[in-house]
Amino acid sequence: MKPNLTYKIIESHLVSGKMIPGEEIAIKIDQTLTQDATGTMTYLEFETIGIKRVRTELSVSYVDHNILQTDFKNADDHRYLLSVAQRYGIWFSKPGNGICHQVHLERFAIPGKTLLGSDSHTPTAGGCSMLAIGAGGLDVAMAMAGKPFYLKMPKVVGVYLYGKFKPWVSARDLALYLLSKFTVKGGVGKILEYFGPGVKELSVPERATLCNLGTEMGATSSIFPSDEITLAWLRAQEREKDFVELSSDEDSQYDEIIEVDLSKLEPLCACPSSPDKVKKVVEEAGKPVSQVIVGSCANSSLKDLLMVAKVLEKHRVHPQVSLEINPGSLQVLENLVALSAFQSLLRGGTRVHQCGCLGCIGMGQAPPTNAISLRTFTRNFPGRSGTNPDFVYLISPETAVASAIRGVITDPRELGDPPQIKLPEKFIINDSMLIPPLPEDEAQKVEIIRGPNIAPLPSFDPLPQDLEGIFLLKVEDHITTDHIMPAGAEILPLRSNLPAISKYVYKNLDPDFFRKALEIKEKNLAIGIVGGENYGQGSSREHAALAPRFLGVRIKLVKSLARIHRSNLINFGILPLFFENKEDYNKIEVGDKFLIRNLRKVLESGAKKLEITIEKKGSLWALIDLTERERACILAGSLLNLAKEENL
Ligand code: MIC
Ligand code: SF4
Repeated sequence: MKPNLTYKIIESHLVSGKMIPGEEIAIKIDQTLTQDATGTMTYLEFETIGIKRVRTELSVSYVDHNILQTDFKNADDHRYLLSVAQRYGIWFSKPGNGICHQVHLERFAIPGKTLLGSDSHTPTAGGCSMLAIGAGGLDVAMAMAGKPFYLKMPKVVGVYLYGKFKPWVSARDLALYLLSKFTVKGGVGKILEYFGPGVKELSVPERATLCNLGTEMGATSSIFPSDEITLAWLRAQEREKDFVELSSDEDSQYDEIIEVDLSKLEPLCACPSSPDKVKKVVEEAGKPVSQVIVGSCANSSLKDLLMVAKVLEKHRVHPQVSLEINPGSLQVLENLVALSAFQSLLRGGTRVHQCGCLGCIGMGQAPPTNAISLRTFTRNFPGRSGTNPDFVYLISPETAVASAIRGVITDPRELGDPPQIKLPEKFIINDSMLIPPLPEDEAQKVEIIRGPNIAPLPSFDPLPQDLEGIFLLKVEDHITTDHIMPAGAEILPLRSNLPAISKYVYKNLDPDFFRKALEIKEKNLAIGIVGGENYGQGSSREHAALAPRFLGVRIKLVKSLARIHRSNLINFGILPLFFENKEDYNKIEVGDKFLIRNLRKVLESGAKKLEITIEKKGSLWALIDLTERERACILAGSLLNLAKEENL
C-alpha cells in the first residue's frame, strides 16, 4: 500500500511489528498527557516502576476533571499530582487552566509527533497533525518510563472532504454525520485520516472537534494534515518553530475511503442517550429545553464561544433556559475578555463557569427532572449528567445558542444571517497556570505529598491453573465504562482509592453487585461477567478494569470489546473471552457456576480457544484473541507483575 500520512508517522515511530492491519505493533511515544481523574492512579503506578524521571520528550499532568472541591479529597489529589510532576520532570497544568485536550492543542501539540494520553479523547491533538491515542493509565505510565506503546495496527480510513459548509453548519455537524454512518463501534480498529480540498475549510480547533469525536465512533485515532492552517495556528500560539508540513501524497492509499460533500450537511443532533442516535435538528425542533451548555473538549474553543457571544449581541437567553458556558481554557477565556465577547455573554444572560470538564463528567451542572438538556459535549450516555433518567442531546454551538434563545430545540438557520467571526492572528497567551518541570537536581529533593484518601496500589495475584467461579452479571450490547465504573461528583473523588471506589462497580446495573462480589470472594471463587457487543465503550478509565479485578472479576465473556477497555482488562489480569457461537450468550444466566480447567496451560500453549464448563448446562467454547505479550500479562496477574518479572 502507498503510505498515507498515518503510515508515515507510524513508520517513523515503529519499534516492533509489521504494519499490517490487525497485527500487533509497538510505537515510540514522544509525549504523554494525563488528567487528574485517571492521573492519580497513573502516577501511583508510575511510582512503582521506580525510575527517576520521565523518559519522554514531554509529559503533562492536567487537572481539569475533579475540580469541584466539596471536601479534602480532590484538593489532596491535586497536591499529590503537583508534587509528583515536580519530582519526575513533568509539566503541571493547574485546576482552572482548562481541559487537557484544549490546552494541549494550544501549548504543546506538534505535528508528526506521537502522544499517548490517559483519556479517551486524546486524539483531539490530531487536529494539529499528531498521532494521538487514548490509553489506560498503566500504558501511559509505561510510556513515561520510556517503554513503547503496543497496539493492533489499525486500518486507515481516508475521509475525503470537499465543498463548503452552508451558513450555520459547522465541524460538529460533520462529526455527527460521520457518527450516523460509523455508529459507536464502526471506527474500532481504525484511524480516520482526513484529506481533500474540504480540509482547508477547517481551522485547527475545528479539526480537533472532528478528531475528538472520532473517539465516539470507537476509532483508535483521527488525524488531519499539517498545512498553512496548522502554521497559522502555531503562529497564533507563538510556536511557529514547531511547524512541520505533513500530508499524504497524491497516490497514497487507504483501506477504505468515504467522501463527504460539506455543502450537503445540515444541523444535526444526537438524541438521548447515545452519540450515534443522530437526527436532523429540524426533526426534533420545538421540544422545550431547560438547559443548554456550550463546553467540553469537543466544542469550547475561542471560535465556538465567540460565535455564541456574537449571536447574543442581538438576543437574550430565554427565561426558562439556563445557558451555561464552560470555556475550554484560560487562553480562550482571556481572549474572549480581550475581544469584549465575554461581556456579550454576560449581557445575553449566560452563566459562565470555570475552565474545565465540569458537567461533561457529571461534576455539577446536572439537569432538572424530566427536562431536556442540550450540550456540545462528547457523550450523552444514560445518567452521565448526574440526573437519572436524563434527556441529553449533543449539538453544535450554533444549535445550542439558537435553542437557548428560543427556549425550544431550534435549527440555527432560523436566526437569519450568521454572525461574522474573525479570529485574532495572534492569541493572548497566558501560561501562568502552567508549571514547567524542575531541573533534575532540584526535582530529586521534592517530597511527594499524599493525603489520607490516596490508597497504595494493591498487589494482584497471578492467574490460577483452574478457574472456578460464578457469572455475577449479564449485560446487553454497548455497555459503557460509565455503566461499569460510574463517574460524577460523588464517585470521582475516590479515583485514587481503589478499595473505596470498588463499592460503586456496576452500581447502576446491579446496586447489590458489591455485596454479592464480596460473598463470592469469601468462598474463594472468581467472578465472570457476560457482555454483548462493543462492551466497555467510552472512556479510558482503567478503574473500570481495576476495581472489578479488585473485587475478584477474572473473566469477561463478551460478543465484542472496545479497544481501550480491552487493553485495560489485560493490563490488570482480567481475561477477555469471546463467544465462538454468539447464540451461547443466551445459555448463560446470572448465578451460573463455571469452571475452566488448565487455564494457565491453555494460555501458555498459545491455543486460540478454550472450553468453559457451566454447571448443569454443559460446556461452551470461547475464543482467545491475545498476543504472546498479552498472554504473559494475564498469566502474571497484571502488567505491573510482568514488568517486575522482566525486571524493567
Ligand atoms: C470521559 O469523558 O469519560 C473522561 C472522564 O474524560 C474519561 C476519563 C475518565 O474516566 O477519567 C475518558 O474519556 O477517558
Ligand atoms: Fe473532560 Fe468531557 Fe472531554 Fe472527558 S469528554 S476530557 S470529561 S470535557
